[in-house]
Amino acid sequence: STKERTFIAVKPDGVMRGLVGTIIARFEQRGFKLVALKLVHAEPAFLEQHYADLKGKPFFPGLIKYMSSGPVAAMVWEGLDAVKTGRAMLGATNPLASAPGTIRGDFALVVGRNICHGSDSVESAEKEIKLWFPEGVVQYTHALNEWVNE
Ligand code: YYY
Ligand code: MG
Repeated sequence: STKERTFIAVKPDGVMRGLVGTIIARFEQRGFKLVALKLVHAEPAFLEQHYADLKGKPFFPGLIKYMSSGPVAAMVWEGLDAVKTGRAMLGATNPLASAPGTIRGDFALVVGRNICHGSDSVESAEKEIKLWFPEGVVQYTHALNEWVNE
Protein backbone atom coordinates (compact mmCIF):
# COMPACT_ATOMS: atom_id res chain seq x y z
CA SER A 1 0.00 0.00 0.00
CA THR A 2 1.80 3.04 -1.32
CA LYS A 3 0.75 6.39 -2.77
CA GLU A 4 -1.43 5.60 -5.77
CA ARG A 5 -3.72 7.30 -8.23
CA THR A 6 -7.21 6.09 -9.05
CA PHE A 7 -9.79 7.11 -11.63
CA ILE A 8 -13.16 7.89 -10.04
CA ALA A 9 -16.20 9.02 -12.01
CA VAL A 10 -19.68 10.15 -11.06
CA LYS A 11 -21.93 8.55 -13.68
CA PRO A 12 -24.75 10.44 -15.45
CA ASP A 13 -27.35 9.43 -12.84
CA GLY A 14 -25.10 10.76 -10.07
CA VAL A 15 -24.63 14.04 -11.95
CA MET A 16 -28.38 14.37 -12.68
CA ARG A 17 -29.20 13.63 -9.04
CA GLY A 18 -26.84 16.36 -7.83
CA LEU A 19 -24.45 13.99 -6.06
CA VAL A 20 -21.16 15.24 -7.55
CA GLY A 21 -20.36 17.47 -4.56
CA THR A 22 -21.26 14.77 -2.04
CA ILE A 23 -19.01 12.22 -3.73
CA ILE A 24 -16.12 14.69 -4.05
CA ALA A 25 -16.56 15.62 -0.37
CA ARG A 26 -16.15 12.00 0.73
CA PHE A 27 -12.81 11.67 -1.04
CA GLU A 28 -11.64 15.06 0.27
CA GLN A 29 -12.69 14.24 3.81
CA ARG A 30 -10.90 10.89 3.71
CA GLY A 31 -7.67 12.73 2.94
CA PHE A 32 -7.22 12.07 -0.76
CA LYS A 33 -5.85 14.73 -3.08
CA LEU A 34 -7.76 15.78 -6.19
CA VAL A 35 -5.34 15.93 -9.15
CA ALA A 36 -7.75 16.02 -12.12
CA LEU A 37 -11.41 16.94 -12.60
CA LYS A 38 -13.71 17.56 -15.56
CA LEU A 39 -17.27 17.09 -16.79
CA VAL A 40 -17.51 15.01 -19.98
CA HIS A 41 -20.49 14.00 -22.09
CA ALA A 42 -18.77 10.92 -23.54
CA GLU A 43 -19.53 9.33 -26.91
CA PRO A 44 -20.52 5.63 -27.01
CA ALA A 45 -17.28 4.76 -28.88
CA PHE A 46 -15.21 6.33 -26.10
CA LEU A 47 -17.14 4.46 -23.40
CA GLU A 48 -16.67 1.20 -25.30
CA GLN A 49 -12.92 1.79 -24.87
CA HIS A 50 -13.35 2.54 -21.18
CA TYR A 51 -15.36 -0.66 -20.69
CA ALA A 52 -13.47 -2.75 -23.30
CA ASP A 53 -13.07 -5.65 -20.84
CA LEU A 54 -16.85 -6.02 -20.58
CA LYS A 55 -17.58 -6.16 -24.31
CA GLY A 56 -19.77 -9.22 -24.95
CA LYS A 57 -21.54 -9.13 -21.58
CA PRO A 58 -25.34 -9.09 -21.89
CA PHE A 59 -25.55 -5.76 -20.04
CA PHE A 60 -22.89 -4.07 -22.23
CA PRO A 61 -25.22 -2.23 -24.69
CA GLY A 62 -27.37 -0.93 -21.83
CA LEU A 63 -24.26 0.13 -19.91
CA ILE A 64 -22.94 2.16 -22.87
CA LYS A 65 -26.36 3.76 -23.39
CA TYR A 66 -26.60 4.70 -19.70
CA MET A 67 -23.06 6.06 -19.53
CA SER A 68 -23.51 8.16 -22.68
CA SER A 69 -26.94 9.48 -21.62
CA GLY A 70 -25.49 12.54 -19.86
CA PRO A 71 -22.38 14.08 -18.39
CA VAL A 72 -19.88 12.14 -16.31
CA ALA A 73 -17.78 13.88 -13.65
CA ALA A 74 -14.34 12.40 -14.26
CA MET A 75 -11.64 12.73 -11.62
CA VAL A 76 -8.31 11.42 -10.42
CA TRP A 77 -7.62 11.06 -6.71
CA GLU A 78 -4.20 10.45 -5.22
CA GLY A 79 -3.12 9.05 -1.87
CA LEU A 80 -2.27 6.00 0.18
CA ASP A 81 -3.83 2.83 -1.28
CA ALA A 82 -6.15 5.03 -3.39
CA VAL A 83 -7.32 2.22 -5.71
CA LYS A 84 -8.44 -0.29 -3.08
CA THR A 85 -9.68 2.37 -0.67
CA GLY A 86 -11.59 4.10 -3.48
CA ARG A 87 -13.34 0.83 -4.33
CA ALA A 88 -14.19 0.28 -0.67
CA MET A 89 -15.67 3.78 -0.46
CA LEU A 90 -17.80 3.12 -3.57
CA GLY A 91 -19.20 -0.19 -2.27
CA ALA A 92 -20.11 -3.34 -4.18
CA THR A 93 -21.00 -3.23 -7.88
CA ASN A 94 -24.59 -4.15 -6.99
CA PRO A 95 -25.84 -1.41 -4.65
CA LEU A 96 -28.17 -3.87 -2.88
CA ALA A 97 -25.02 -5.69 -1.73
CA SER A 98 -23.25 -2.46 -0.74
CA ALA A 99 -22.89 -1.72 2.96
CA PRO A 100 -24.52 1.44 4.31
CA GLY A 101 -21.77 4.03 4.66
CA THR A 102 -20.49 3.34 1.17
CA ILE A 103 -21.48 5.65 -1.68
CA ARG A 104 -23.56 3.03 -3.50
CA GLY A 105 -24.88 1.70 -0.19
CA ASP A 106 -26.12 5.16 0.74
CA PHE A 107 -27.38 6.49 -2.60
CA ALA A 108 -28.23 3.66 -5.03
CA LEU A 109 -30.43 0.60 -5.42
CA VAL A 110 -29.79 -1.12 -8.76
CA VAL A 111 -26.66 -2.25 -10.58
CA GLY A 112 -27.62 -0.43 -13.79
CA ARG A 113 -27.81 2.91 -11.91
CA ASN A 114 -24.98 2.62 -9.43
CA ILE A 115 -23.91 6.30 -9.73
CA CYS A 116 -20.12 5.94 -9.61
CA HIS A 117 -17.09 4.25 -11.11
CA GLY A 118 -13.72 3.42 -9.57
CA SER A 119 -10.66 1.70 -11.04
CA ASP A 120 -10.35 -1.93 -9.93
CA SER A 121 -6.53 -2.21 -9.99
CA VAL A 122 -3.45 -0.03 -10.28
CA GLU A 123 -3.05 -1.20 -13.90
CA SER A 124 -6.62 -0.28 -14.89
CA ALA A 125 -6.24 3.03 -13.05
CA GLU A 126 -3.22 3.89 -15.21
CA LYS A 127 -5.12 2.92 -18.37
CA GLU A 128 -8.26 4.85 -17.37
CA ILE A 129 -6.35 7.98 -16.33
CA LYS A 130 -4.57 8.00 -19.72
CA LEU A 131 -7.88 7.52 -21.55
CA TRP A 132 -9.86 10.21 -19.70
CA PHE A 133 -7.00 12.64 -19.08
CA PRO A 134 -4.63 12.41 -22.06
CA GLU A 135 -3.57 15.96 -21.12
CA GLY A 136 -2.25 14.61 -17.81
CA VAL A 137 -3.05 15.41 -14.19
CA VAL A 138 -2.13 18.49 -12.14
CA GLN A 139 0.94 18.52 -9.88
CA TYR A 140 0.76 20.50 -6.66
CA THR A 141 1.47 20.13 -2.97
CA HIS A 142 -1.74 19.86 -1.01
CA ALA A 143 -1.90 21.75 2.30
CA LEU A 144 -3.28 18.63 4.00
CA ASN A 145 -0.34 16.46 2.90
CA GLU A 146 1.58 16.49 6.18
CA TRP A 147 -1.60 16.08 8.26
CA VAL A 148 -3.04 12.96 6.64
CA ASN A 149 0.28 11.22 5.97
CA GLU A 150 3.03 10.18 8.40
O1 YYY B 1 -16.17 -2.04 -11.41
P1 YYY B 1 -17.66 -2.00 -11.16
O2 YYY B 1 -18.30 -0.75 -11.72
O3 YYY B 1 -18.02 -2.21 -9.73
O4 YYY B 1 -18.31 -3.25 -11.94
P2 YYY B 1 -17.92 -3.90 -13.35
O5 YYY B 1 -18.01 -5.38 -13.20
O6 YYY B 1 -16.62 -3.36 -13.86
O7 YYY B 1 -19.10 -3.43 -14.30
C1 YYY B 1 -19.12 -2.11 -14.81
C2 YYY B 1 -20.52 -1.58 -14.71
O8 YYY B 1 -21.38 -2.36 -15.51
C3 YYY B 1 -21.14 -1.61 -13.32
O9 YYY B 1 -20.73 -0.52 -12.52
C4 YYY B 1 -22.61 -1.56 -13.65
C5 YYY B 1 -22.71 -2.36 -14.94
N1 YYY B 1 -23.16 -3.73 -14.71
C6 YYY B 1 -24.48 -4.05 -14.96
O10 YYY B 1 -25.24 -3.18 -15.40
N2 YYY B 1 -24.92 -5.32 -14.72
C7 YYY B 1 -24.10 -6.26 -14.25
N3 YYY B 1 -24.55 -7.49 -14.01
C8 YYY B 1 -22.76 -5.95 -13.98
C9 YYY B 1 -22.30 -4.67 -14.21
MG1 MG C 1 -15.09 -2.18 -13.15
